[in-house]
Amino acid sequence: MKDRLSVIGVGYIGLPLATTFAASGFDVAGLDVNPETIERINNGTIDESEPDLNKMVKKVIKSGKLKVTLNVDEALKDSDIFVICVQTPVNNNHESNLNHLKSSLILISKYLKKGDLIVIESTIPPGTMEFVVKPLLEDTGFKVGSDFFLAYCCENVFPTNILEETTHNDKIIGCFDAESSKLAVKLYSRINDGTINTTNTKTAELVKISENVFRDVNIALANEMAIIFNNMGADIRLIIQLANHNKRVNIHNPGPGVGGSCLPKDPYFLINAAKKHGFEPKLIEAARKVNNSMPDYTLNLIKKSLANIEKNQSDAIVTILGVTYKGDVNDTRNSPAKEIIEKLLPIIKEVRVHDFLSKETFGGKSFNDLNDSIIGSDCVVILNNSTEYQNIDFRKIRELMTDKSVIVDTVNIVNIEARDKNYFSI
Ligand code: SAJ
Repeated sequence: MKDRLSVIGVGYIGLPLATTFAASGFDVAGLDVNPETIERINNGTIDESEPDLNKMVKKVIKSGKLKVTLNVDEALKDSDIFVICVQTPVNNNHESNLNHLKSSLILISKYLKKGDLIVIESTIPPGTMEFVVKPLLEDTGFKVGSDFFLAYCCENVFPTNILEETTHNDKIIGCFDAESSKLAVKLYSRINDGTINTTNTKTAELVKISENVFRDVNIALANEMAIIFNNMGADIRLIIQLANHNKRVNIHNPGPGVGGSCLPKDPYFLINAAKKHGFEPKLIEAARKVNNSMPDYTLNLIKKSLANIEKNQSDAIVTILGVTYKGDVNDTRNSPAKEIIEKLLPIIKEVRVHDFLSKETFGGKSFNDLNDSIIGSDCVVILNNSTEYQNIDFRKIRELMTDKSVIVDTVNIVNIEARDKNYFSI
């Protein structure tokens, strides 16, 4: 196996992977269609929420082991290994859009030569390897397993811990033939000390989707129980904490909704596939509905809390703490904050937005200073559990607020001492 490798798509997943390959000795060329992405990588201003990654990117760029570019020829011309890490979104009808994947494959086809290995890391609907990827590459006249080699090595790294998980997580690799399997295992063994499991492509595709469906359904269960227990006046967090003492129970955390680029999308890959095979899934679809309803539940909680202090909505100032889709990331894709802020804007006098890691406001008024965002606010809504928010003593925040103001805590981070009659939580 030669040591020249191309990564197509150097975003959230592709960049850490390209960096890890570069740090382990490969000459890596990263290709992206987004000039800003390339600029940020070359300037060393990458992702504050992954500090170790930042350091390592700077190192491999400086040493010349990683080069990132918008130029296809420069990125693909001398490589023997191609790793695709492009996004595979769904449209408004929840149907998958594989355009980025297909165009990456078409680009690779132009450079494909005998002996090359192509790896797909992007999450894909079941059957994509067999019915989309393989035929597109075989259009070159080359055959998988004899002329070139092909593997699906689904990514499973956890945002906030990506670099560590790229090198230590167990991997699942799906291939059509033994030689592809052998080459893919050899490739990942260079960077990963976890167990590398091999299987067929369909199984690997379904393993990846199952992981995120499992998490989505479990979060939905926690959210539904939170709503039921709230109505009963019971403390969901305490119940979860105590129930999880049973070693066979692992209830997840309720929250303002499920965001990010994976969980709001991947279950639809399975729902659509099930329908194609004549089965109407009930549980997985219901879980999606429960999770999608949480921003509205949060919105109603904000309205209820304002009513509780007899504050007219149209005169109210609401402060949102945390716009990213979860704590400690700077990623706002599919963040529940978007829906909540956009629905508050027309009914509330002022929506203030503060986040330690993101400048996004979704139309609200941006506040760099936390205290400034609190003073004069009628309702402080906490939407994510970033470490900086967790470290706050909310008694101090309470001192900045008037007696006739409320805190809505969707992620259970306000310290017990600051939970008074004007404290609301999910
Ligand atoms: N969330 C809850 N309650 C919880 C856990 C999460 O409401 O108990 C919310 C988060 O706040 C966030 C959303 O769910 O809005 C998703 O966050 P997450 O931490 O569950 O997952 P992601 O999207 O950051 O990463 C997931 C991971 N999948 C699993 O853990 C099964 C990651 O390992 C995958 O690599 C990633 O999806 C992906 O790319 O598929």
